[in-house]
Amino acid sequence: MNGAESLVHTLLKSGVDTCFCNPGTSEMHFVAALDRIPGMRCVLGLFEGVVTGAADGYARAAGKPAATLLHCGPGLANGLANLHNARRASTPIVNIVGDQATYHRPNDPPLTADTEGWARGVSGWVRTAMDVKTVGGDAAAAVQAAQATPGQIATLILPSDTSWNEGGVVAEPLPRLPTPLAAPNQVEEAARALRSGDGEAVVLLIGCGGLSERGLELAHRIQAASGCRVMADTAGKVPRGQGRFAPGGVPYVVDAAVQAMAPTRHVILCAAKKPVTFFAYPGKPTTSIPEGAELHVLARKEQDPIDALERLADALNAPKVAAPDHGPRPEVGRGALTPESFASTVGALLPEGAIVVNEAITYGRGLGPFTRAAAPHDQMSPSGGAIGGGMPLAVGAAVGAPGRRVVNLQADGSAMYTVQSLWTQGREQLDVTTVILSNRKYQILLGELANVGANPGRTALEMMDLGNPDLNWARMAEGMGVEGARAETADAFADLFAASLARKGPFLIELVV
Ligand SMILES: Cc1ncc(C[n+]2csc(CCOP(=O)(O)OP(=O)(O)O)c2C)c(N)n1
Repeated sequence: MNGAESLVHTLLKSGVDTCFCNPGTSEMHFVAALDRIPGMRCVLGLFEGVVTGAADGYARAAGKPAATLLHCGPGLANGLANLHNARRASTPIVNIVGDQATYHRPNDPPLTADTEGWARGVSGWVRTAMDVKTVGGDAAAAVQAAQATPGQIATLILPSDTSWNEGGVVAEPLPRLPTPLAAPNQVEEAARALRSGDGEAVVLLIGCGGLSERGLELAHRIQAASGCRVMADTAGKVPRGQGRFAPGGVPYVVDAAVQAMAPTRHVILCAAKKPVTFFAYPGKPTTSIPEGAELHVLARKEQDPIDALERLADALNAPKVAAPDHGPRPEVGRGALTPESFASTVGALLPEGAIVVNEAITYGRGLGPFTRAAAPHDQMSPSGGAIGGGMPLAVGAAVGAPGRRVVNLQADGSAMYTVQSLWTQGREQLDVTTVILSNRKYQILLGELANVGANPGRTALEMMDLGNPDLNWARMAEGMGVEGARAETADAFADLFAASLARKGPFLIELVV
């Protein structure tokens, strides 16, 4: 058995059975091993940003890591932005990065790079396999590391000779590392803040795995018992829709965030970080939390947030509460096409169990209120602010959750970063409806430019204009094996959207807004 074969066998034994790939010469033995050993689903992405973003979406949807196969430092580098998004979502991913043979690296051939260094910026665990005999053990350790709470990226670099040499040893899966529990004083301190009677002045900010269905139920009970405000921090996947408690997030715009948090005297962090603004702006604060507000850590990210919320609810004697009723489903938006009528149609037609991948940026601003009373579904979005995550997330979610419709609400500028995702959707016949919100602009940046008081001239405006030439989305989709159509009115959108949800396979709607 060679090293590559021991790697594939070990990954499979450890429960990793899906690999998003973009291989090169140094990975040919791994590729050949995938051919000989049945059981690994291999999904080709035509750019590494698709590969890494898809691995992120897969793990969020499937609840277990996928592997990626990337080529040398440059292949990894092409995938870094979406690995950054995955890191911010605490997504478990096992990267396999093929590299120069150990004895050839000192010759400095063209694709040689600081692969370990580039991996380190996004990975919680990095190792270069140096001997064929350890490759299996290294792979098992990578899977174990990826799944440590709350989830992280593990990158195993595989010099080509460790892959092709004979002497590979398949490793047994390593046990899941135990998740530490919050200490008693963490729960007591949070309970004390909640009992202080301040109600609205206490914010319970929940992130990561704390925003699971169970976590939301507990948060609802805690809110009902204490009158606190519950808010959502970054999480890989958030259950939403009728019957689910629906906390809002801290607003993106600094002034709005400051206003929203103004009454706050206590912030209780549950697998979340103290809120800071996305960016600094001259003369503006960098956190929305008022000065003097106290921070309490109910659970650090590596601690079990659900256990902590259970114990907090118990400490407060918080009684069970009925599932929230968000009222009737929104209606299909007819008449004028606006962010609200668009959002209303999405909320009206979303099928139960759908996965919404939201990279709608400015045109998605109306979505929140309209998805609350929609059929129960899950939402995810690129978590690190690196645009171009949405379409790959949709690919990965569709592979990771077969049978569920994925609805990708997708701003056009961000879509162009990883447009090759459509080809993978076409090839794999993934159940994805992509809605391109075609404003032919970097709209959000026009707003940011206005915020800094600039009076934009032609050069500035041209840097935010995606027209001239206009992108033809339906034709691009068709060129990659995905049927597509254009809608220019709310009614046409509603009809196309409904039809796309009733079919199998991918479909793209360009909504001209
Ligand atoms: C990787 C990366 N590159 C650049 C940016 C800066 N950026 C933020 S939003 C944006 C434009 C978004 O335009 P679009 O996706 O069309 O959405 P719209 O603002 O029009 O709604 C850019 C370039 C970023 N956040 N991430």
